[in-house]
Amino acid sequence: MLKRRSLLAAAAATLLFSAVAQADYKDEYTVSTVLPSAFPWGQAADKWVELVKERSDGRINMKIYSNSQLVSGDQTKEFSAMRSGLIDMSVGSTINWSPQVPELNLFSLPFLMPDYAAIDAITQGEAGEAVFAAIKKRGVTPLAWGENGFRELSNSKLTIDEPADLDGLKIRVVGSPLFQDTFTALGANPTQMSWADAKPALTTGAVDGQENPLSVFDVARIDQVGQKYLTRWHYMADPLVFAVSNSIWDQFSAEDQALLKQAAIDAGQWEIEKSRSEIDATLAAIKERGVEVTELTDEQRDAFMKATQSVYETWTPRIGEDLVKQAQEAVANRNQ
Ligand code: X2X
Repeated sequence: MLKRRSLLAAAAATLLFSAVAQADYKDEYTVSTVLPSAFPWGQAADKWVELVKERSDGRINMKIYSNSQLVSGDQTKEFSAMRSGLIDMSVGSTINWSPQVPELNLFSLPFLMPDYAAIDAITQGEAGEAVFAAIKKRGVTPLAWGENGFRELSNSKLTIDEPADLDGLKIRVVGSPLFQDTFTALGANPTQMSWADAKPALTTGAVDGQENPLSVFDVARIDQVGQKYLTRWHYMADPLVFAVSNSIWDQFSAEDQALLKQAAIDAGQWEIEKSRSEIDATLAAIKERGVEVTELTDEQRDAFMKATQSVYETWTPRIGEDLVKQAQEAVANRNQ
């Protein structure tokens, strides 16, 4: 009798506990992105939200806040805001989180990843797992990878096909000081600024150039602010990371954690395939608008690689010798 009663009590406690856990869920979770729905990045977030809503029968609702509005446009503050509980979730770029997670600078090492297979070899292998562990350790739970894309160089002044062409050019660069080093090594004059400030700076001529994936150049109509020259040098690509702040993550049941993660994986795969399949059409559209597109020969690319070698010397110790080596081996052994 006693045994039965305590079993009943235990069952009631479990029921109560799960009811409490469910009641703890927020009516809506904030999801931060830099780029909105017109861009592959925003579409990745849309897809995640949609899949989670569908698969949870409307129990888990997420709302996207794009243009880094939850951090007043300063995308390099997104990671800290997630960690401190100001933002629940995010689909963020490795570049923007790298000031807080030094390991993420891995992807910004110039010319580390020559093609899509190289990106996949890193993200889908041991190096990718090590990067995810580093993110988790700093307060945010990474769930899946997406893709912003290979970042190509545009400017308003001249055709660029060798490092000397960059001499003295004012280039808008993103969040991490690594970019400062890369463009300084190339003889350019880099200026760090947020995406929100980039287009106005290009419009007024405060800067001569910028670097971003073709999809961003296309959708944001960077050609309309005098960026007439584009060099496809594929010097780096920034993966996107679908993530939830650790404190929010711990509030979800194990089933819902699995649901959120699988939805992120599916949304990421969908977005990566979609944006890769659109690249040729995007390039054609950019050329049609009169932008001069320069493709580099292997020798020309080598010259840029040599000129930026110092970035590896400075940044490998900060990223971690082992991680850089792991990534380089993954690239060397990739399926082609
Ligand atoms: O600011 C940029 O260049 C952008 C939109 O690509 C990122 O957020 C990394």
